[in-house]
Amino acid sequence: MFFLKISRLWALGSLVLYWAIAVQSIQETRQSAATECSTEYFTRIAPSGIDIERVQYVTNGFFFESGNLGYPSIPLGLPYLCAIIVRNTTANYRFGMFLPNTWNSKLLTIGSYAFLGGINWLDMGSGVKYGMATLSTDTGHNTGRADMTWANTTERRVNWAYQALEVKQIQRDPNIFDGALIGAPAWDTKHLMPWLSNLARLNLPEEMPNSINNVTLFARLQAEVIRQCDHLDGVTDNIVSSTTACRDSFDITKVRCDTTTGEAACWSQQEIDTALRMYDDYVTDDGKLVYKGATHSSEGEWSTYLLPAEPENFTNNVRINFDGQYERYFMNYGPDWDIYQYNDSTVTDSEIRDETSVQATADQYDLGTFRNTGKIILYGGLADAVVPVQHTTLYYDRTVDAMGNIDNFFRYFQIPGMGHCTNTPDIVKAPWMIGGAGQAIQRPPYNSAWSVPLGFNDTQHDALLALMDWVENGNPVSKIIASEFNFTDSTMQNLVLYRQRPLCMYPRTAKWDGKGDQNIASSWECS
Ligand SMILES: *[C@@H]1O[C@H](CO)[C@@H](O)[C@H](O)[C@H]1NC(C)=O
Ligand SMILES: *[C@@H]1O[C@H](CO)[C@@H](O)[C@H](O)[C@H]1NC(C)=O
Ligand SMILES: *[C@@H]1O[C@H](CO)[C@@H](O)[C@H](O)[C@H]1NC(C)=O
Ligand SMILES: *[C@@H]1O[C@H](CO)[C@@H](O)[C@H](O)[C@H]1NC(C)=O
Ligand SMILES: *[C@@H]1O[C@H](CO)[C@@H](O)[C@H](O)[C@H]1NC(C)=O
Ligand SMILES: *[C@@H]1O[C@H](CO)[C@@H](O)[C@H](O)[C@H]1NC(C)=O
Ligand SMILES: *[C@@H]1O[C@H](CO)[C@@H](O)[C@H](O)[C@H]1NC(C)=O
Ligand SMILES: [Ca+2]
Repeated sequence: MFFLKISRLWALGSLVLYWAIAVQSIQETRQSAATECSTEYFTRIAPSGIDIERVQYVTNGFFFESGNLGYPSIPLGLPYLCAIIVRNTTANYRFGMFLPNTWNSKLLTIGSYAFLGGINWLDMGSGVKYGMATLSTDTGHNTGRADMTWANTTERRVNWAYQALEVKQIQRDPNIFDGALIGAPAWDTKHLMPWLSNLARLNLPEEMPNSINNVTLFARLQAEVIRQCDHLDGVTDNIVSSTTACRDSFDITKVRCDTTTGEAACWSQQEIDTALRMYDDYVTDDGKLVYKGATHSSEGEWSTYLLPAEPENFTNNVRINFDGQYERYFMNYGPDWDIYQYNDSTVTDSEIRDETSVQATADQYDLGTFRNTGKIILYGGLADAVVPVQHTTLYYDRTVDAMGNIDNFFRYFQIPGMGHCTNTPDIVKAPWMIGGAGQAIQRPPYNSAWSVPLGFNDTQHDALLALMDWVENGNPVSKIIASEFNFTDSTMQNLVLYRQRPLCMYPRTAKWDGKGDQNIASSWECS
């Protein structure tokens, strides 16, 4: 997983309503679905400015778009559906839709991941199994990860930022969606990217003593965090559920080479200084908060930003490649700019270059009339260092400051022990699966998976179903039961349930009742 920016949005509305009508007509003439699912049909109903690139009636369970660099994975186990690829010729972006034969009249719009370009077929494949039509745009370019060289034109930047999603943003058009399930949002890009450039710079040059060059150091630090902080939340279960208590008391010198004996991967004082920068909020010399620091327990993900790779792994490496690309391409500094030129003035410049003509941006912290018409579930892994979760919390807190009590439409859930969007370290095994974006495909049957495995596809365990229940039936979501599974075989094809626990509406947390089985959700209360 790598730097995912995800919003799974769910709604029916204007631009997409047009296409939803197309779905409806297929639904009504199901017996002729194969005929209706044709380039001729969609060309006939398409407005001007739209090219129908491809239409395929899928009856063999999979769909493959060759040359898709951002999302090359093939969704499997698909129901009978009509797959279409459409190009908006005036704005130069494409979108794909899965229109299932058996349709429940809902549309799920799938968000995109970080700077990737391409139609997100895999998450569309999970979504269509709920019975919804699904849609994803390519955000206007076709690239793999750790690549921002495409961002050198205004059109592409604007497509990525909002235009390719057109009206599909709550803030720009509150009427378009009924609900939004949002995980690990990279909402403050203009500050997130300088934050990671700053980290990269502090960790360079590679031969200096402060530079962290060995991946085993992160696992060592994470193990020490668990050793010192697991119990601070009241339950010794390998999960650091109170990262703030850990921040207040953690003694990092316990991993320092002069205090550890016989243990692998000790830290030098200079390397510790770099680690402390990672935990600290990034505040400029003149006192301005740029970005919140990483939580204690997120160390396993630090390799994303702090570890150099061998030259052959160049494109997967943030420190060598990703850092500086934002400045070079998004900020127009040009391909020759290098990370050593970074200083706090880059932050100010990033703010200035942020498109001010856009009236509604996330840092307005006012969701306007969406409060009256829609519902939001926001979630973040408490061990997420890729989009540091404290910045997600900051967004929620500032929205409360701006709007007052927002419980009637916007609720936030932290997931202790979960990293960026998905997964948990083996030494933690925290419950994390809630049917969030990108989650189902982490567990068998992988590319054909959807929702939560072993039959937990219900409103108690699946956040998307819970959101729909809130929107459609007015049942507010106060907790979501997260699940963690064990593999029963070495080839990782089979699962048994390991443990479940409620995630609580922030700022509440899950409290053990002191007597029941800690691995069973009913032994926990939100308070
Ligand atoms: C943008 O980058 C592409 C390569 O990704 C290059 O072909 C093109 O000339 C660049 N455009 C500008 C305006 O620099
Ligand atoms: C193409 O995209 C532009 C920019 O988002 C939008 O204004 C226009 O309506 C789109 N065209 C169609 C036919 O949807
Ligand atoms: C990383 O640290 C471990 C533990 O100290 C050590 O065994 C290993 O050789 C180191 N790897 C490199 C590439 O230095
Ligand atoms: C580079 O990538 C190869 C292939 O994925 C992998 O085997 C190797 O361990 C990687 N090296 C480093 C230093 O990450
Ligand atoms: C910071 O960077 C800017 C742009 O590269 C440069 O003009 C400025 O002199 C730098 N400031 C310091 C204190 O190095
Ligand atoms: C859960 O999955 C089962 C089996 O696929 C299906 O029959 C049922 O309708 C699903 N429930 C929901 C709420 O989607
Ligand atoms: C699941 O794995 C955990 C940790 O390895 C182990 O303690 C537990 O007994 C396993 N549970 C089941 C049901 O296999
Ligand atoms: Ca604990």
